Amino acid sequence: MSALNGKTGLVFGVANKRSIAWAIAQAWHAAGARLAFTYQGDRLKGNVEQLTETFGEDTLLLPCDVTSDEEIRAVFQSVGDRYGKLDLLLHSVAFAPKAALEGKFVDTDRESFRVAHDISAYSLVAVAREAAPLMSDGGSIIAMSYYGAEKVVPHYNVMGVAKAALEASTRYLANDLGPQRIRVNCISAGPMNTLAARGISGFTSMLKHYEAHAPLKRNVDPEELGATGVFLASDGAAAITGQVLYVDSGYQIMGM
Ligand code: NAD
Ligand code: 0WE
Repeated sequence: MSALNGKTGLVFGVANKRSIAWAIAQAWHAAGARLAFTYQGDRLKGNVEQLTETFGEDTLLLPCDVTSDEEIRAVFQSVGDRYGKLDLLLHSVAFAPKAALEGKFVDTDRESFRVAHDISAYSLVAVAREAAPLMSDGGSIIAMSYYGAEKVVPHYNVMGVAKAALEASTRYLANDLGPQRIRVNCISAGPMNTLAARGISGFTSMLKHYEAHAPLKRNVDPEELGATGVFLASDGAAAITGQVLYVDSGYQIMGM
């Protein structure tokens, strides 16, 4: 018996084959879950269609810009209509205006701060609220975070503050939804070579830094995020909620 047989999952944040959301979705699928996907806009629809081609007719693909309450509501309406219930939800969405990730944090303007928090943190609260009524047999909600939530990573800036809000939201959601047996956790991943990381100046040297300084002396493979995603979604993690799990080759424990 596979770990997620009979489970239904909803995945936010696939942009292309490198997306962390895609790595976790593939692992959920291989573990027996039936999946639905949202994509940010028409630009990404074709990518998600192509990637999920082999997943079968039961695979729902739905547009969702997480800044829109209406689009979020429509997603859960469709998921409810098609499947009648939900067990798993992956939130793998983040955005801050590029300029906010280049200069100094102290120069963050009000609008960049608002956008980063709306897309990268509030959206978890919004989707968790809509998901909860469908998670009638309990559930597992997972969000993606990064070390910049707790320590200063140069240029991560307002995204670090938004990830701190995401991690704190995870704890408050875990408390609210725990009585319904809905668990809410974060995976804090080491740096991954995705669309969201490309064009970040110095990203390659960050990968090298992890190789040199993380206890395991290497970077993280996407499959390893998939495996952690399956664990957190499975009954093996039935008593784990409100946590941040580091999948970072051990980097987070180091003081120097
Ligand atoms: P990615 O670019 O593949 O995924 C980011 C996703 O966010 C995209 O699918 C994009 O469409 C979506 N998105 C952005 N704005 C949106 C909006 N308004 N509405 C709906 N969707 C929107 O990059 P990724 O690295 O896979 O990022 C996924 C998650 O992992 C993010 O939360 C990111 O912060 C986190 N993370 C990434 C790394 C890394 O080094 N790449 C490390 C730790 C955590
Ligand atoms: O969460 C992230 C990146 C999220 C992200 C990426 C972009 C690039 C394009 C959010 N918004 C945007 N906006 C854009 O216009 N990571 C964990 C990857 C990342 O980003 C960094 C990092 C790391 C690691 C930025 C600066 C320093 C380190």
